[in-house]
Parts: sequence; C-alpha cells; structure tokens
Amino acid sequence: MKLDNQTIEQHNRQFVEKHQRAFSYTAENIANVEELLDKLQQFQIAIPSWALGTGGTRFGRFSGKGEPGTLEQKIEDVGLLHALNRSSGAISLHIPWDIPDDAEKIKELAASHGLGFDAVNSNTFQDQPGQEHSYKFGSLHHVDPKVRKQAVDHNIDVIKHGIALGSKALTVWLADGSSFPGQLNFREAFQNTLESLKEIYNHLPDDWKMFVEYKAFEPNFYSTTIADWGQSLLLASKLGDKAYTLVDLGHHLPNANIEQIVSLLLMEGKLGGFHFNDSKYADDDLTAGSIKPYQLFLIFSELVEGMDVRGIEHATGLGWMIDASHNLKDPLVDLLQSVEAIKIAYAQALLVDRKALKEAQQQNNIVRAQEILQDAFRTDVRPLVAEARLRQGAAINPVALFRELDIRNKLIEERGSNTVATGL
Ligand SMILES: [Mn+2]
Repeated sequence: MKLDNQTIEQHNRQFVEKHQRAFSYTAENIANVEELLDKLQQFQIAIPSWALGTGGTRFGRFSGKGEPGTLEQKIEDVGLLHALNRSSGAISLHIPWDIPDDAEKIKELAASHGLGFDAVNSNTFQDQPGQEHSYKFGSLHHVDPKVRKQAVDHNIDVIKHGIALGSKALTVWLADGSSFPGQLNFREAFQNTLESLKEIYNHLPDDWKMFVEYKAFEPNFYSTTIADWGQSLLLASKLGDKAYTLVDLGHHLPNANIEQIVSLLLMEGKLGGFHFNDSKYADDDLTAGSIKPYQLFLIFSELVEGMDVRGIEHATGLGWMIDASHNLKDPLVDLLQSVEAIKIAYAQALLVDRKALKEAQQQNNIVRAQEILQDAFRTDVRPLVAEARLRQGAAINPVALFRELDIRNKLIEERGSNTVATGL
C-alpha cells in the first residue's frame, strides 16, 4: 500500500485553517522560527524492523493482524510512516531476522519509498536453527573461544549485509551476563568481550561506526557484562575512534539521570546513537514520551546544547532510532506517536534560551534556570511540528489520516489476518 500526494493534500485541506491560526499564534513569539522549522524538517528518526509487528511479553504474544510477513512488507510499512510524517526516512534491520535475498532489489524498493538503511543490528542473544554453539551462557564474553568466534563471525557477516545495503553503522547489544554470584569472573568476561569486539572492529569499513549498547539488567539479573555507560565508554575508548556508546532510554537503573550521562558522553565525543522508548519501571519499551515527557525534554535539551558546543549536525551527527515493541497498540500508530513525541521534545529543546540559561547558571540563579527550562517545555510546539510536516508534504495529523484511511484494515485485506512479523 502506498499513499499518494493527493490523498495527503485532501486530508490537509480539512485541517489547514485551524492549523494556520495555531501556527501563527505560536510562531509570533519565536525569533528564529524559520531556522527551527528547517531543523525540524531535517530531523529523521529511524524505524527498527522489529517494531512493525506486535511485541510479546514474557507471558504471551497477542498478534495483531495484517503484520508485515516479509522484509519487503516491512519496508512498505516504514514507507507508509514516512509518507504520513516525512520524519521516518530510514529503517534499521536486524540480522538474521531480516536478511535480504537480493540486496540491490531491497535497496531499490527502499529508495522508491524515500528510505535509506540505518544501523544494522546483530543478534547473539538467541540461538538460530542449525547453529553449532549455543549462546545460553553468553556470546562475546563466553568462556569458550569457539562460542566467541562464532559470535564474532556473525557480527562480521552482519557488517557485510550492511555494506550491501548502504548502512554505515553496526549496533552491538549483548545479553551476556550472569544471574548468580560466582557464575562469572567479571574481569575475564570483560576482557573476552573487548577482544571479541576488537576483531569485529577490525572488519568495520573506514566510514562506519560501531555502537556499543549497554543495559543494566535482563535477561541476566545479577550482572551484565556491558551494564552501564561507564563500561560501554571504556570499551568504546579502548576500541578506537569508530566506536561509540549507544544510549537506550530503557536500559538504566530506576531514576538514573540520563540527561547527565548524555551530556558527559557528548563532551567526550563518544555518544554515537540513541534508542528512544519510555518506561515506568524498567525496559518497558513504551511509546516515547508517554510516561516521562519532561525527562525526554531534559535529555533533548542536553543533546542540543552538547551538539551545538561541539559543532555536531543535529540531524546527521548521531544515530537516532526508536527501539520499542508493543503488545497493545497498533504498531504503526504507536510509531507515529513516538516520532511525534520525539520531535516535540526536540522542538522544545530548540526553544531553550541558552544565553539566559548560561547567565542564570553563572549567577546561581536556580529559580531563573528552572523558569527558562520550563518556559520552553510548557510551550505548545505541536503547531511547529505540524508546520514542518506540512512544508514537507506530509499529513498535518498523521494519526488522524491513518484512521481516516482505515489503513490497518486495508493491510489486513492485502496480507490476511494471520501474518506474523519476525522479531520479539
Ligand atoms: Mn536498544
């Protein structure tokens, strides 16, 4: 299913007058509104191939209908999202769930939807059919060199698939860890991981990045071998200039100050990428901005400040991706909501009066500092985000158009009720 421009224009005509009034009201108080709109238009958030199907829980999976059953259909789904919001211009593939039979054909299909390929993701957290050695006790950190070699070879294979598709980054997330005290020698596990990552790093093309993702818990519950940003930064620093830390919002211990982590990683030039989601308790993988929108804003505020200080291009300097998986909402609607929430937080962060904030900090004027941040956060920037979309030929209200066109039922007609997307 492909949306044409006429359908979108027709939808926009219903909303455009109301939108113009709201936009004029918001825009008149913003000095650099054109610059801000340009930045919003450029900012793209990659969609992971595993978020297009209904996610499971530890206890069950309640499949939706009309899920994309093939890589081609996954690309079509991201194409639909991108047509609706013009902000989801890339797909991030997971290997081996999404190995293309014909990389050139897949590239052409993606290009026909205006999509590129974001980071490729390896998987050594589960065994694949016919695999010689098991990852039950870990992969890159494993005590057995044969298991480590198998996991290294898999990552090298993932890089090759990525090269064929035009990706520029490899994301490594490991489930490696221990669930009981005494199970692991922490130092040896870390050193094995480092040696394995070095071998993978040696196969990275010059213009590629390696993202080392950390997670404090799950599926192992006593220790994880790359548990936090310190351990990831240590590995990335030892590996070299092409290795970076990747921050996934759901991978921290409760109440961690993620905005401070982001700030310091940017200071060190080692923040590579970002996985957006939201959570109440742990790695809940809920819609971005659905639980803690103020935290998302504070994180973006540090991102914008830190990128500006280092002269990093907002849209392209870091890898921006959603990493969430839903078991209740329609995955496509959920992704539209996540992208919208991310762009709202970004727009609010762009509104922060940096000069005034700096002055307030120098004077220890904490009341003023809070006012400045909250002024930006409490500005209704939705008309700005909608205006950016309108200028790009996207829908003023993507979720409304999704509903209006009855897109899910059309996908069910096309694909049937029983298709199941590969993934979690
Ligand atoms: Mn992640």
